[in-house]
Amino acid sequence: MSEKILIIGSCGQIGTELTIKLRELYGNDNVVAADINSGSNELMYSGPFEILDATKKDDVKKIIKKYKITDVYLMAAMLSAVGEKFPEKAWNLNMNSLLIILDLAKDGLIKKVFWPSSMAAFGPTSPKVDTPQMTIMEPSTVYGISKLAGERWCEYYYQKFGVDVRSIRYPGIISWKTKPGGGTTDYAIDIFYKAVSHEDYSCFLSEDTRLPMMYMDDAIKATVDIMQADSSKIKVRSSYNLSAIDFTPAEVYQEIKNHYPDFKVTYSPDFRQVIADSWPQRIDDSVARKDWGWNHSFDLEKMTSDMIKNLSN
Ligand code: AKB
Repeated sequence: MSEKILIIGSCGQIGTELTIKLRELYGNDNVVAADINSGSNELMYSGPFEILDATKKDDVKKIIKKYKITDVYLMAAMLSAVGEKFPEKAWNLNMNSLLIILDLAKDGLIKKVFWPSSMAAFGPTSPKVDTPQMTIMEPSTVYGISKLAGERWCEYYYQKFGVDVRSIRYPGIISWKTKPGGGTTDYAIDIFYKAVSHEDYSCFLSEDTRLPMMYMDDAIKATVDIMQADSSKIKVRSSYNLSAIDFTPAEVYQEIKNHYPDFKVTYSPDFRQVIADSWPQRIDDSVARKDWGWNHSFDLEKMTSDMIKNLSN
């Protein structure tokens, strides 16, 4: 195997688990983890680790050269809710980091790039149910605007310079290893933490807010699958719709109550409600399923049991 992988943003919610999976698949020494902050011991000491600011091109280049990197997974980003508080910072991080990597790939320093987009690239005028791969996209958050712009840059670098960049539009990702920071779908993780520690939960979205979601195991599988797929199968070079399950806060609450009958949830929507209301409720990902064989395995019931089992441990 000749892959030498760099994961930028390796200490975040997805980055942590992606790094561990890629080290399992490609060997610890072939997967370099990098982040602006330090992470868990497991992540920092199971293979090479570098402190790296994704917006500093020279530093990124230095690490790519030092380890003779072939594939970059750019997971550093500022998410939807916190992005509304720091719009300039969000734009700067989300856009500049991507352009740096695309440019280095164009210059032949990297062979393959993974960059995550999000369902946040859709907006209030997109169809809410079975949102198609190609449709109206008018995002209303800074994060969503940066994701849509990023998708256009990915397609541009592929068409103009042949950069092998691959991307998926993640829904809300549910996981127990590393908490997310500053997303609108974070309630669906917080609720589990509270249930397991026998505390009540006050949800910042209304009980009937339906959003597309996915368990981390499925998200990691999708990321590995799209990167391992033969290049000829990747027909969409902006970003693929990806979906697994969708639920409302009331539905996940009911499911958790099967394990914790006394668990109590109240609802007090805040500014994140407007963000959630601008996003799809269910996404049509048939193009990803057809092109590179994407398939999910966790439904709400299976995910809930697994979350509770792991958090209780
Ligand atoms: C967020 O809530 O901002 C993210 C996302 C949907 O991309 N989880």
